Amino acid sequence: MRLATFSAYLVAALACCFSDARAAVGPEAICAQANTVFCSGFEEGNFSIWDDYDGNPSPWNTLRADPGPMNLADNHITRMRVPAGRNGTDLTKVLPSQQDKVYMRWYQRWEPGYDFNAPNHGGGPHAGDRNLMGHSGDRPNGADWFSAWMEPLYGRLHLYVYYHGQYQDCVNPAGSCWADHFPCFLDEGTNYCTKAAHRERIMPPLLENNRWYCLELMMDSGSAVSSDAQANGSMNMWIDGVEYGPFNNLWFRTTPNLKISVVSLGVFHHAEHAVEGTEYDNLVVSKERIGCLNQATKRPSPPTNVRSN
Ligand SMILES: [Ca+2]
Repeated sequence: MRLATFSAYLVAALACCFSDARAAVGPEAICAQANTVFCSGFEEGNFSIWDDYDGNPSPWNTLRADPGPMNLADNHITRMRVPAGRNGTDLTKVLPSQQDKVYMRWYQRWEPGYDFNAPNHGGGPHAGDRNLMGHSGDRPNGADWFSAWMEPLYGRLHLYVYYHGQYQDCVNPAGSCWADHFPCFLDEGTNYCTKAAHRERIMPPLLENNRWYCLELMMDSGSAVSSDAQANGSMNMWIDGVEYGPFNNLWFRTTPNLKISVVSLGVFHHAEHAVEGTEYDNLVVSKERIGCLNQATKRPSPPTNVRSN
């Protein structure tokens, strides 16, 4: 190649790459703040910042070009689909520092075709040995673990929480004890939702496919105490900035050494389910309230053919 040709080639090549660099979607401003514990806009190009044992294989975990919740060119999101039958797909992050209290915010969109009626579990913060994530049927002992997942139940998001004080569905702490629901909207206090303060103040909305939701939860481990009467742990949940909690007086732990150490996003299906899954963007874990991005609201077009009679 002649030198002049090579120079032209070099200029063209550099133009290509600088222009790509300018177009890349940068991290949200909050990612640089001291109280932020972990952040991903799924612009890393791979899953190497995650800690999953399975390596997040395609086609179940995929990073995809998509305008995302902020409708940005050159944005990427992550999509999770679940293999047929009883199975799950997730992203798991061991936090760089353990926390007593975290806020976790992400954007989520359920694909067209996703079936909200298929029994499922979601993702959220976890304290204790990560190998206990997903353990079910036993009440945590206050020193081993607790976990919360934000997930749809009958099409409405709520928190499904395994912790030492769980009381709603616990015939036998060893073997017949399942997680609590917040807000508890399964009944009006006859069976599950016997603590009125844990029932719904306002009902979470029925979820729709194919739109982005801004989701946030808060988990405060509370003091390490020796009785439920002393418990001051708390959780909260926001959908598009609307607050559905708080849910207070939760007994998470008997030792201060049990702290929130892992977060996950994910879907687990108990049985057969649709092929379509769910998509995520803009995850932030912080010690303080995060809130939603300044989302461009899509207003419906004004009607042009309305006639009054
Ligand atoms: Ca992104």
